[in-house]
Amino acid sequence: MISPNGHGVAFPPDFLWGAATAAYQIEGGATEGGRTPSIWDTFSRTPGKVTGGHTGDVACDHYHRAPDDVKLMAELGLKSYRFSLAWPRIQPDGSGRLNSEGLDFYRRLVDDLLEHGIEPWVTLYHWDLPQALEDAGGWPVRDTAGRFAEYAELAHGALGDRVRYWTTLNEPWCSAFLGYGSGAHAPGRSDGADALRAAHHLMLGHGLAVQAMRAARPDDQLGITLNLYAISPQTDSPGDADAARRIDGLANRFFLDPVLRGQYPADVLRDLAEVSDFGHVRDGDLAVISTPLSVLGINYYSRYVVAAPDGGAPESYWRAPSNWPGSEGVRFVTRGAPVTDMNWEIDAPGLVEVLERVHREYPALPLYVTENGSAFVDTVVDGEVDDPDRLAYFDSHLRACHEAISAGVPLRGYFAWSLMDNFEWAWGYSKRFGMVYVDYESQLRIPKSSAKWYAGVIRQNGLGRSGQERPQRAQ
Ligand code: PNW
Repeated sequence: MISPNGHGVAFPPDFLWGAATAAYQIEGGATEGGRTPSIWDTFSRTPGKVTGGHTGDVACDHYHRAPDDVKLMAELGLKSYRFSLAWPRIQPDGSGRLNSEGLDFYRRLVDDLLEHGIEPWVTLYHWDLPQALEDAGGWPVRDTAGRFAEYAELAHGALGDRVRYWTTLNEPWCSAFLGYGSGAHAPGRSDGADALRAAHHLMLGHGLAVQAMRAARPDDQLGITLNLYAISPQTDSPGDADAARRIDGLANRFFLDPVLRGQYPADVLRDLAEVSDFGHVRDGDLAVISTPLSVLGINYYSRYVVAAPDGGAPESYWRAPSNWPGSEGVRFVTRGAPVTDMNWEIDAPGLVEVLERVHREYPALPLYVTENGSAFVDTVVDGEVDDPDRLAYFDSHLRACHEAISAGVPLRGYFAWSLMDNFEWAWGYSKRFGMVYVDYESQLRIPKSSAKWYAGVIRQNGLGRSGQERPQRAQ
């Protein structure tokens, strides 16, 4: 037992401890079982888009190793596993018929998880749009929302009897603004107006999908996962405060407000007036988008510290492809805090801020941290991987979760990102987020010391005194 007396922290008895992955990042088997290409296959095969020219063709070969990977999860004591379905595996044309071979892979995975006492948590869309739908215009086109809802309804119908937790979209900010705004992610297009249309149609697809799934199985736990950030102005100057308002608007409120309040934030629409007239928003859309949810998933990695445009920014800079349409001049500054291998500042108090803010400002919902984790450079020494920095990151952010719970936030679970090292999008295999090390030559999995420590956290349902944890053997 952990004493809740300041030395250690105990979590609520039914806290859902998990780890997360995504289909394109781990599966491989890119051309097997009737799977067609997604936008990430096309993007990663385009020279210059992904570090090292890496692709997800093989990745962690999870498509062929799922049974062993589930055993590993059971050894770690995971209570839940969050994974995504590859849309082009299940519905290769992006509409119409389902591919039973693709579905069978997920049916076996779900069965296997349940047999090991692990709750499956399904994400329907973690960025792998069927290429056929991108060829028809992609997310900037309204029809894609309808296609997504159809796919969601069919996938939910095929697997829904055994899966209680369904997430529609993972991080629509990334799909819209990295995919269609800056082009750093697939499909690699860069047009601010397209990014806004994409964001709207992603959210519309989400709302339609929730309606269809709710009608089919009213008791399922339905939600969306948003990547939310703590945001601070560099100074208390009005310019820096405005920069913080703008980035909070685009990163956080642009999704929170439509989904949870049924409206776009008015100040952000003003910021975006020269980018789009929002003529793509039709009457009734926001009512669909704000269809009530059962849970909200939050992915948290870091804080943005921002400052006003410095005035010296030339016109060409203003027009450069940016993740932040209408606010391209805002500067992202560093405070010299320790960073991960992604160069993202480590800021556990920011997670408390985000959780408390969402609980305070939006309709009360059970919350889950559906991703949280860090990339660090790992080395294998005598067949072991010691990763004290990742362990400390998890430790500090779990203490943040506990602090939020103590303050009354209904946080019900936590998913470490990631179960294992995987294809880190534009960074390919050069960044390792896993608790389990993957040797991409041999496909050997090595639980790092953070994984053994996390297994101990799950077993104890809490944390010992800060800095006093010892990695524990997975049993
Ligand atoms: C998330 N950004 O991605 C994703 O959900 C995961 O698939 C990914 O592996 C993980 O976080 C780590 O990156 C993000 O540039 C990618 O702000 C980029 C950003 C945010 C989240």
